[in-house]
Amino acid sequence: MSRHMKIAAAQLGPIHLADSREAVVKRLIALMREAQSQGARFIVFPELALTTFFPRWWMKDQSEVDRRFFEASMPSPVTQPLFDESKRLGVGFYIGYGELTEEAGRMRRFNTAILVGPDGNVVGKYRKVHLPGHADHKPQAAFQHLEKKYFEVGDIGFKVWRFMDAITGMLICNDRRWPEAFRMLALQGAEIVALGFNTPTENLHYPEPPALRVHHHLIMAQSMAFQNATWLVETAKCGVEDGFRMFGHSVIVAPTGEIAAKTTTEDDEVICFNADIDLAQNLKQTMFNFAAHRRPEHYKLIIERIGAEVTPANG
Ligand code: CDT
Repeated sequence: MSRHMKIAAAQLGPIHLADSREAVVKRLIALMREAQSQGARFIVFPELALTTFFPRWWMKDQSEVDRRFFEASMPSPVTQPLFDESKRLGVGFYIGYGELTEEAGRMRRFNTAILVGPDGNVVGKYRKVHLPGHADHKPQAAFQHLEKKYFEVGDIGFKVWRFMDAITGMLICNDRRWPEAFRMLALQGAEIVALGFNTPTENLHYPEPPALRVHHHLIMAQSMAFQNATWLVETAKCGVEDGFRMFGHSVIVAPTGEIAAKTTTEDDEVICFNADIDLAQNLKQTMFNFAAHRRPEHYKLIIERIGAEVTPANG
């Protein structure tokens, strides 16, 4: 008997500035119930799933930013009902949030995701490594992408957990554009990768047709899942949020690189798929048998060099 687990992407439509945490938690619980009623045992919510995507604004008052957009504990009194519902329903979940923590007398802020077991307890934490955008104010731009201002680079690396009978890793949004992030998880045997995202429909940095943005999102998801022989759940927060549009297209991708399920709206929506976890194992033992085929002695530049430098072999 091969191992199966029904997994779900619980996509969120817009969360506006005016929406309270309490209202968002109610929506998350409704999505969790819907996914569980379809048989899902593991549910992936988006990145920064409790608030509007606040890095689109330049804000000077850090204490106000902390109060409105960051969580000093998880669960907190406001989010506890989500954890209680997970325990009541016996489902595990992934959720992203802004993490505020005091370490060695210093306030630190991360773009964080946690893995919560079907008993409602936190199993693992990941702090986003690849922070896109900029730290300076760009007053001429239609919107900001200030992740480099509001967050520190994650400091706990890429890990996997033995979770509900599948080896599971976490990534967040922009990480999905970097093959190294997936390979770090695959080298630890990841069979499921969970990832939440908020991706503006418009490219802040240069003009790009929105359809091409989605095309890149889908080809990355398919290739990362296949080349790392893993199930991949990528869940959006999307729609027109406080006047700024982000695309949906949440997906569940099989280790074969095939899209098993995809959302069709830019609103709250659940998709599920009964994932054959051993399909990942089969590929890991054949085409992507890393131990047999990888040649790390030829990959040294990957860890030694950050930016590309032109060094032609012929001078
Ligand atoms: N949230 C997030 O990481 N979004 C980025 C937008 C990049 S454009 C500055 C993404 O990769 O989808």
